Amino acid sequence: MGEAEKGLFSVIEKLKASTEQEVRIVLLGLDNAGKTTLLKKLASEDLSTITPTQGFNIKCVASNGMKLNVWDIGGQRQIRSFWRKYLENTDLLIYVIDSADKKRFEETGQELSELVMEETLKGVPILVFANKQDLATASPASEIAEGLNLHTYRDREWQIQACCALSGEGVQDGMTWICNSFCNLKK
Ligand SMILES: Nc1nc2c(ncn2[C@@H]2O[C@H](COP(=O)(O)OP(=O)(O)OP(=O)(O)O)[C@@H](O)[C@H]2O)c(=O)[nH]1
Ligand SMILES: [Mg+2]
Repeated sequence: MGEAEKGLFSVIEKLKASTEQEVRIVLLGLDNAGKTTLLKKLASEDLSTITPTQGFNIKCVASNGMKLNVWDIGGQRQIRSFWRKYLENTDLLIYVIDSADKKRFEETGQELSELVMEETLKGVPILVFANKQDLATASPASEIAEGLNLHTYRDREWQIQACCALSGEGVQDGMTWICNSFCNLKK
């Protein structure tokens, strides 16, 4: 590569870097909610080998011109105490709910309300994915939003999005909301 080409190349790289915003996202929710499935779907990876997450997975996903660094942390009860270690500098929280697991609605609601009170998550926008909408017993997103009292969150932007992580239905709508929400914050 000649000097002129090298110069042009570096200008293009710099331009790319300046237009691509990086967003740190933490993906939380009870075990079996579908967090890893959602993340793998976003990254167009194989969904057939997913096992319960014992620690965490990190993936960098490009979406709507942004670079999303997504931290997917295991939701089993004994791992939940480690969630707090990952909250520093979070730009957005994605909270995933198994919409068909009515027995654990109270438990998942309790975990979310504790997260919302965390100082490190003050004002951080929240996207709730009401996952597993393909199951006949799934509750609609509106009902879940009501149960979680999302309408009482006045200190931040929030959104609930019905989805099926397995098929990907609704996932892109959620990602678009995230990107819009983040752009608004940066304005
Ligand atoms: N029917 C249905 N099953 C789903 C969906 N999303 C995930 N699952 C299934 O739910 C189970 C748990 O999915 P995971 O992605 O491992 O859940 P997780 O939230 O990462 O769980 P932990 O890692 O233990 O916190 C798997 O058997 C998935 O195939 C969905 O949209 N519909
Ligand atoms: Mg997982």
